[in-house]
Amino acid sequence: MKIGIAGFSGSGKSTVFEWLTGEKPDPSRLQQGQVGNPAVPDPRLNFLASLFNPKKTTFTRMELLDTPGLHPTERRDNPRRLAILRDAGGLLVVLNGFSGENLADALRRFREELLFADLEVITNRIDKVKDQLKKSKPAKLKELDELEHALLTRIAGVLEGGQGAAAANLKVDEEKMIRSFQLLTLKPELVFVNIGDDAIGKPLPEALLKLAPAAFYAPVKLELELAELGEEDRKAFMADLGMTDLSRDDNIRKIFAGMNQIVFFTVGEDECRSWAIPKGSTGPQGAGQIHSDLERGFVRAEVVSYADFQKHRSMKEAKTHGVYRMEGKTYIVQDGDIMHILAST
Ligand SMILES: Nc1nc2c(ncn2[C@@H]2O[C@H](COP(=O)(O)OP(=O)(O)O)[C@@H](O)[C@H]2O)c(=O)[nH]1
Ligand SMILES: [Mg+2]
Repeated sequence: MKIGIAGFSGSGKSTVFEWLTGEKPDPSRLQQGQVGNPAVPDPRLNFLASLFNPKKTTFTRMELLDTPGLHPTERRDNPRRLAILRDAGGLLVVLNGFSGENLADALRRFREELLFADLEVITNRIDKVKDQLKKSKPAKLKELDELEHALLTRIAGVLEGGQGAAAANLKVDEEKMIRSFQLLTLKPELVFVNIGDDAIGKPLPEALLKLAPAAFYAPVKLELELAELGEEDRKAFMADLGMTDLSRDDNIRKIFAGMNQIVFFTVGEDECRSWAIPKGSTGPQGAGQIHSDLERGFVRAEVVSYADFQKHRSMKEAKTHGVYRMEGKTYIVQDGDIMHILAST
């Protein structure tokens, strides 16, 4: 899943990008969006690898896209600047918490820009559909145009009322009808505050948490600098600052989970590996991450939950204790499941 790093210009997006991906921001690549693919650290996979001792251990990766960001005052061009985020699966909104900005206000202003950009897309489309409705067409097609017009008008009303398109509670077929517009206010949104050193250990402002209860934060620039130090210096500095750990890995996991992604594991002597899937995926959909043939030919999955495996520490013991399950095509994969897919090819 591609996650777009979004926000106003100067909010610290590129600093966050470097911190999460380990890649230097490259201004020459920024206009088209710079992509980085950090592995998603997972102590559970380390544990599995310690038991199976495989030739290879592979962590699933996520795709992060650094973007140029929005202009706070020249707003007219912001919809165009946001176009780069249209094909992202979710938004990581970065707020500047290191120079005394009002964070709730900054988030409100950013969300307004998203609403404004989506409204532009929807009203353009409404104009096109209106033209279509004036033409003579078979009744069936006319009916489709009318359905679309009604839906678009409803969404426009929600956006004009100051809420994202997600608040329109679209039904599955309605969502399909407007999917190609890639509305920004339908995407999962996570709010991340890049804090200054003086805010370490303090809670985020109430007003911000009211707008974004799951907002989280880290002193990104400081952590980047600390990561470059030798271990001893780092520990000494961190002790002075009252910090116990660098939070990069935790934050990557938070972003991953916040985008409604989970992992399942495959294990063996050749390779232990984590695979990312959207929460709610079925066994065959999970198998499809490994190979499309496995999805098509899916027969069943042999599954042990991570907790059960942790307790019994081998497939043999898991079988003895009756926690090695056979699951069929409708099984909903759970985070941490260890799976072996059986398929007919
Ligand atoms: N003090 C402080 N400065 C930061 C922090 N994060 C970024 N900056 C600075 O803020 C400026 C803008 O950061 P940048 O990541 O380029 O913002 P972008 O425009 O959103 O990509 C740069 O000069 C950074 O060095 C931080 O956590 N603390
Ligand atoms: Mg930048």
